[in-house]
Amino acid sequence: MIPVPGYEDQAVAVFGLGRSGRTTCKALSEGGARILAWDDNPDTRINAQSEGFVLTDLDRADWSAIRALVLSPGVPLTHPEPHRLVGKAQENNVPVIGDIELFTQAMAALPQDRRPKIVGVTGTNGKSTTTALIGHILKKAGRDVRIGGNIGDAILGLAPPRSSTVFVIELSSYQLDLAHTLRCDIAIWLNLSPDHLDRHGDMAGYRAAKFRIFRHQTAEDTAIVGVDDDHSAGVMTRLRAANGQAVIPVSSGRSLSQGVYALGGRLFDALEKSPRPVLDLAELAGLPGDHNAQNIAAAYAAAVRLGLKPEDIAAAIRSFPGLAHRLELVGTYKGVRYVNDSKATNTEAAAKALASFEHIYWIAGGRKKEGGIGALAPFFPRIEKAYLIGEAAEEFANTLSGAVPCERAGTLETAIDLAARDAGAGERSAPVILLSPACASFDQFRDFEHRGDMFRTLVRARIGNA
Ligand code: UMA
Repeated sequence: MIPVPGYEDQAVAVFGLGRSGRTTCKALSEGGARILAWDDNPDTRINAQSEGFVLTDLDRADWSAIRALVLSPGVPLTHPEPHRLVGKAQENNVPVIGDIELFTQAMAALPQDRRPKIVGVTGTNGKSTTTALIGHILKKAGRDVRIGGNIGDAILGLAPPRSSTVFVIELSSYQLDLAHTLRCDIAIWLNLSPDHLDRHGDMAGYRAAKFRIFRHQTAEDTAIVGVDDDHSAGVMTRLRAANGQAVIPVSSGRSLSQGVYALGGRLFDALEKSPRPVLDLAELAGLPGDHNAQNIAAAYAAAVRLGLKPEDIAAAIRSFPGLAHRLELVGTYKGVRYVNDSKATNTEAAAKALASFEHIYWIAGGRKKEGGIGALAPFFPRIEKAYLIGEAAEEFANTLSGAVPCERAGTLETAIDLAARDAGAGERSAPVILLSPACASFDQFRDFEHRGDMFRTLVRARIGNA
């Protein structure tokens, strides 16, 4: 827990009592603040009370006495319209902030020689993998590292830093909107494509929220920017004209005169001298697929800036086990690979998984999202057979009809049984049983993690820890 100083004996409103809100309450309390905690959801309030949180109805509170409103990232700040309590705070000139801002304030209160380094990671896709990969590389190098933010633990739940600590923080656009003074020693922007537009109004709003990651950087800091989409290439141009920080471009698929890039299955370091290959990407079991190349390039560049040697970074990347539920290799049995990609809750994510393998025995379905799986047609030739589960089974069967053989398996357990039978009997080399549902999980599971955990358990029961 990182206690937040600066609010001793003052009233701070904490709104939203999910993962981040509860941790925020504890961290502020430890720093000596008086907490006014509230949530719109009555069930959440009952749970919070049973865990000892004292609640205050913020609609009826005296806002003139409140120092700050700490908003959970999921609460609308500006779009589709500001939450009514955001309006209340603004009417009363109460600053609206998030837990990343409190973290920044807590770090700023430390003596200069005890301030940790901060690596921030944002982008539409690949944030979690890049964050975890940087954390892994630093741990392998013996560094004291803490990983959190939009991934895993809420930031204030992490252990307090020592002087040599590096925080690697995944930052969503929601969190960046509420982080006003954050300064990243290294800020990473991976890519940008339309997402969360309901919360940011349009693409310009979404891009502006993400761009805040660079806001307080100075000439001492580093920006690492993926340049493979037009929005991000524009960011590169804007940054070069701005704060004077070092700007390192990274790319997957194109060579750069300066920066780090992946091309032809190899990673090239062109940071100081002419490009030289530093890593063979084909050998990375924990980071399969072309889409991971950009994450690897960004993580490599960050590790170099943190003073690590290229050969140590390459060795650490090779040993990265991958993230749970994202193309996670659960095991290989009798030549068949079992891959858990339960995080693929939409078609775009499933496309990345299908592009990563051949001879796929595909487990898909669940609660369907808008648009269906028609966009996956270019990958149908890679699929040997599909095993359909959950509410989307009928619709998916119709889309696949005539192109991919499929079976309505109903449950995940049956789907694994059927896929194992077929993959084992098939003549194909290196078959893959891939859970990449292209659907939400809520019809049969608590969430995507529950679905992925179930897949892992069922597969391990079948194959052991092979
Ligand atoms: N709430 C209200 N009124 C509202 C909206 C929400 O009272 O109008 C309450 C809900 O009843 C609930 C709480 O706010 O009790 C939920 O807050 P939240 O949605 O911010 O969720 P947390 O549990 O605090 O989790 C947040 C992040 N969630 C979001 O940004 C939506 C988690 O990111 C993050 O891991 C966690 O803080 C710890 O830092 C998850 C996420 O889905 C992974 N992020 C989005 C994404 O990656 O696309 C941005």
